[in-house]
Amino acid sequence: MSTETEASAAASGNAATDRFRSSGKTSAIAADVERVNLLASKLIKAANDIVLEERVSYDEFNALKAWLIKVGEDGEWPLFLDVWLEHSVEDVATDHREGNKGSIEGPYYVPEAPQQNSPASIEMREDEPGTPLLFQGQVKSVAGAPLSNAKIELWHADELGFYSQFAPGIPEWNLRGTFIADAEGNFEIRTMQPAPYQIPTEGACGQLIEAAGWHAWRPAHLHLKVSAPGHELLTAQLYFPGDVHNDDDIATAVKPELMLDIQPAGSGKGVQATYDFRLDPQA
Ligand code: MBD
Ligand code: FE
Repeated sequence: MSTETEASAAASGNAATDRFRSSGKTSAIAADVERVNLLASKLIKAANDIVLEERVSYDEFNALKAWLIKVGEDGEWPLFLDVWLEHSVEDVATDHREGNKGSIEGPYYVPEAPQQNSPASIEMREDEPGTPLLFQGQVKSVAGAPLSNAKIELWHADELGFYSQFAPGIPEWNLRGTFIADAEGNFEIRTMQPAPYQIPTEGACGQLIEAAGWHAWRPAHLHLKVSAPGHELLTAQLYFPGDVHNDDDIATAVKPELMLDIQPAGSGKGVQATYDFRLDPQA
């Protein structure tokens, strides 16, 4: 493994941890004793049941202890939880929706990316590698009404699978942007098609993946947050048909409704995809 890859993974773990700490996400947690008692007791019982059923040895117990310590040292708690647990939390949070249910946020969202009115090009380097992608569509209500003042936040990896602000040497807002749709909710965003993404392999999560004989891949994906006044915020990912990892995403975050329909671009350069979002009314 190259030093460059190692440096980028360590940087991404620490950046994701710092980003979570400053996200304000923990301020809403109420210390409800009964709820903590219920959830913590169930988690501890589940772990004890595994020990008893599988007759876990002291060597295995100590390996677990060492590994959990390393997850923290590597800054990989956000990565671990987002890859192996967030998809279930997302299912629970959105199962009431009639419109798009969405997909996990993952560890690499940064709020307040530079804003532009659609049609627009996302920020990228002059020599940004990859296939140009024209991403367009409309934001609607579940009843099919166009939603004016809709906002689309888009962030994704570059063609090498790296995210700006989580890998070194990439401009701050590269392939990150906030886009305001037109009065009918229509948007048109020019970007570069992202590559399939391998989660960092040299930290604790990678150690687990290797020890368990798994792989570290997520299919190529676009991350989005779509919102409009009076409607529920949609956090979603969109995927590319034919990606070999659509069926075995390490983060279990692919859903059939999230598949893009990729066509050759009308301009003759690159590809284009149209995707319409349907937002539920705010409860
Ligand atoms: C990602 O890019 C991602 O989307 C998830 C869920 C986990 C790790 C990296
Ligand atoms: Fe991602």
